[in-house]
Amino acid sequence: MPGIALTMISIQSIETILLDLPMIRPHLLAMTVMQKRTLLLVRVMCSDAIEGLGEATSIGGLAYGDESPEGVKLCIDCFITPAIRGIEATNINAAMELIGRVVQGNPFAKAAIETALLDAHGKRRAVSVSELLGGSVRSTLPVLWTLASGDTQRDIDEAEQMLELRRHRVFKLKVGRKSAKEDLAHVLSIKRALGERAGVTVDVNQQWDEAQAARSIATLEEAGIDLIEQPIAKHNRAGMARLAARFVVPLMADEALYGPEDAFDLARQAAADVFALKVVKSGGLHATRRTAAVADAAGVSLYGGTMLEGSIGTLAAAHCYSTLPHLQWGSELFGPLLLGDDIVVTPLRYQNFELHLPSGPGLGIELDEDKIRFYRRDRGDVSRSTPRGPHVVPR
Ligand code: MUC
Ligand code: MG
Repeated sequence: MPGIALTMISIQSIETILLDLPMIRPHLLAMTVMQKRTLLLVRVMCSDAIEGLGEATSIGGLAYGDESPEGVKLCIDCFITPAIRGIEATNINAAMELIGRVVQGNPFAKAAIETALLDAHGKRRAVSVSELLGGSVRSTLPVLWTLASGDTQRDIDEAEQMLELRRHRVFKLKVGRKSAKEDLAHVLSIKRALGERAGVTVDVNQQWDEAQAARSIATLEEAGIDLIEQPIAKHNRAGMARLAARFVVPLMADEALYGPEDAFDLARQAAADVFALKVVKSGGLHATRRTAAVADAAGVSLYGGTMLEGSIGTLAAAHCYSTLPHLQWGSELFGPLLLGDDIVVTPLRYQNFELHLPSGPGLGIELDEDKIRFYRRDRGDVSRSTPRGPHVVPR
């Protein structure tokens, strides 16, 4: 248009920072014991001086999936940043399409970048990330808690504490580290102790073979367990389909499901009743919505999963899940509560068994720069063993 100078807002720089944070207690999963959390913080600076934040993390380095925070840093620094530096910051679909051409796979890295671009654009437009995605249909999300201390009585005490605090009333139990006999005894003790006061789900993290799963699921179904997550190997979709057809208790796909293509194939094979979404598995918020759309079309229920992100990744997921028409199984967005400290000025609000979405622009979060300086791995100082944070339960 004559007389009007339209200046393109571009991506100027991308900083990736590894942060090592303490946890409130060790978290025991079948494949690893988490003693600390490594988060990769992504800071995208745009030419209008607006910064967007993103995050990628993993469970036990590479013990859970194909990407680690360190690997995501390398992917962004060496491949994504050179490709997108200087391009338009406000056309996020075009940026993601370009990244898709230069980087195969690596959905965690893609999700962290897309989160940062959405955060920046939301701040620029003074709207939340969920508004950028078309608007939220819920302002709060039910959040369960995973009991994974490794000790049955301690898990029961922890659940009682959470019920008392009105923070969680559904509990996910991690099994697969011990024999099926010991695991089932553990689950049944907790279910018996909590009775009808709480929901109980079980995550096997792929540890059973099909025959073991059939025997164990029969016991869990009889005991009133609400949902069984990834009982067998992620590649055994035919086995999942046979189990799903055999039992009434719903089976959920987690490790088996990454993006929309997995969703389509799992639905086609009737291999799960429920899908566990994770923004990093799908490769971003838009892709997560596409995965969810496949589930909706196929009549598969949805669950808002987590890679146990800190506040930034958790809020990215919360904004995304808040826009989904159906989220029948609530969420497990409790990652920040497992940390002994936080890196944001105002911690996320968990109240009355739900996570409350902030209303501010972008993700609605502000970094605590002192905490970033304190927890960054490249600080070159190992004398930082004292967690200083707000999350003091459980011990
Ligand atoms: C998983 O497999 O679901 C999510 C919650 C939790 O405790 O572990 C993760 C991973
Ligand atoms: Mg799982």
